[in-house]
Amino acid sequence: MHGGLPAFPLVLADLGFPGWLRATHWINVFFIGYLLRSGVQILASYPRLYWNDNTKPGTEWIKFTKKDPPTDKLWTTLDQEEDVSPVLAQPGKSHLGLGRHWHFLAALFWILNGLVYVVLLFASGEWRRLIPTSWSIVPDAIRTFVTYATFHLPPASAFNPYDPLQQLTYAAVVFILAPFLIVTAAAQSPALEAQFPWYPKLFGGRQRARSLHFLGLLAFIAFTILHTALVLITGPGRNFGDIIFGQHDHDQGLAVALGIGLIAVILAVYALTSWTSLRWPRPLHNLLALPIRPFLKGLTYGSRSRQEYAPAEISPFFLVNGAPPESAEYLNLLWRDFDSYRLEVDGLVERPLCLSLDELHAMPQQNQITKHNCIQGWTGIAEWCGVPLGEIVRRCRPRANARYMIFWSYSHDTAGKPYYESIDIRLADHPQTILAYEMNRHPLPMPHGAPLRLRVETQLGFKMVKWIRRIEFVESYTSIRDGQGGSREDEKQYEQSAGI
Ligand SMILES: Nc1nc2c(c(=O)[nH]1)N[C@H]1C(S)=C(S)[C@@H](COP(=O)(O)O)O[C@H]1N2
Ligand SMILES: [Mo]
Repeated sequence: MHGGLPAFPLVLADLGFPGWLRATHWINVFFIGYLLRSGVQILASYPRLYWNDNTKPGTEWIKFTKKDPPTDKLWTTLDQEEDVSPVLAQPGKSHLGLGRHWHFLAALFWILNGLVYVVLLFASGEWRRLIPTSWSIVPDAIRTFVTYATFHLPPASAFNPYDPLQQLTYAAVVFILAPFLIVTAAAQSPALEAQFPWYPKLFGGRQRARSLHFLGLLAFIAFTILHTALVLITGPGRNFGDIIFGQHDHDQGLAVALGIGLIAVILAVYALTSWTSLRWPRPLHNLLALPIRPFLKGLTYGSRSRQEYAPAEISPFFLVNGAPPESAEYLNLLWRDFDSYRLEVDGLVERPLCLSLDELHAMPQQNQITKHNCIQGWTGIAEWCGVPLGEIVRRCRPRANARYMIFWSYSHDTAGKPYYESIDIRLADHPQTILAYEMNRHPLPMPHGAPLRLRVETQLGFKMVKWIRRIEFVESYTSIRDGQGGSREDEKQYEQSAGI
């Protein structure tokens, strides 16, 4: 027994904290920092939180923006995105695309690390320090709380090695808060929601899941602040000794120095990775995407949309993203009710098509009430009616080497070039993938893409090109424009397969 230290009934107390526990603790700190920082970045791209899925500005329960809808012009949701300082966000500015990549990458490693930790916790018997085995811990924890709340410290004998309040808090963070963040995160994926519409409903809808995920983030921040404060208040030498060397009678000064050094290194890595992301967004995107792309692709091609909302659930208000076309060519079409509009279908096809709206209307129809998920975070439910994309594919007969369909728009992206997006040809035969010409039983309104827009219900909104001019079948998108698979991929580092 170590002199003067509380006797601990288990042999564990003599063993101190094992190396794997100390390692997983610091790896956890490292990735949680990334999750918090990139979470702030994601939030900033649509800085309003809702309790319902009709994300009308003004009906949010909290907002982190001073911007309000202008009354004199169309307000696209990109106009709502906020710049954030790289001190707070990963990587900073308005890099939603990269922020998401950091978030997913960190989540992947954080979950892996968490699994290793939990497995070893049970394999080693260390779980006994965390999981209460008697209800008496509740009154004990309340007593400890009162002690702290009246600005006293519990006696050393209360720590074996954790005091009851600490033990309960740690157990709650590991076994309740962390899983809660994972399940509320999953409820925000459009591919998961499209395939299992009941799942986000468990949380009261997609926006509620987003709000709850945010509250989870606040809980994590509160825990981190309190935890760090108590580490410092209850004896930094002992505590750093535990978490660095696994023993608190080791060289305590060295332990504190190493602990602070470790935190400084972690902060420096955040700074360095933010800076490199802002400096070289494209290479960073491609690097970060390597481990997460297989998951995104799996979700994209492994899920089908089975959405069927009731007419009563249709959003009374549906946001607009993307500035409408301004070319004389398009305005001419619009003025003449799209009489002379022709959808061109070409590229790697046996039979190029040139279809008028009448011809499109004469084809089989698909009607669906679905939820739109913008990558920025807002949603809206609407009824869409149009031609199943599979119908077009059947008619134009793609060549064997055709793998992607490029949708070219009449409108321009923020770089001033025609908006385009690619989808894998396999998504075309999903029954709810359609070329929509009606929204909520009216001809597609101009701001929403008249005369024709894509709906791919397992994907994020940016894939659903509005004001479609032409569909081109290609083998690969790498030689188109910047080669990333679409306007938003080229300009904003969004991911080509967009199921999350
Ligand atoms: N041509 C074009 N299509 C586009 C966009 C755009 O900027 N240009 N924005 C996309 C994005 S990011 C979203 S969320 C949806 C929004 O559709 P809505 O304006 O009908 O709500 O359109 C997508 N289609
Ligand atoms: Mo979007």
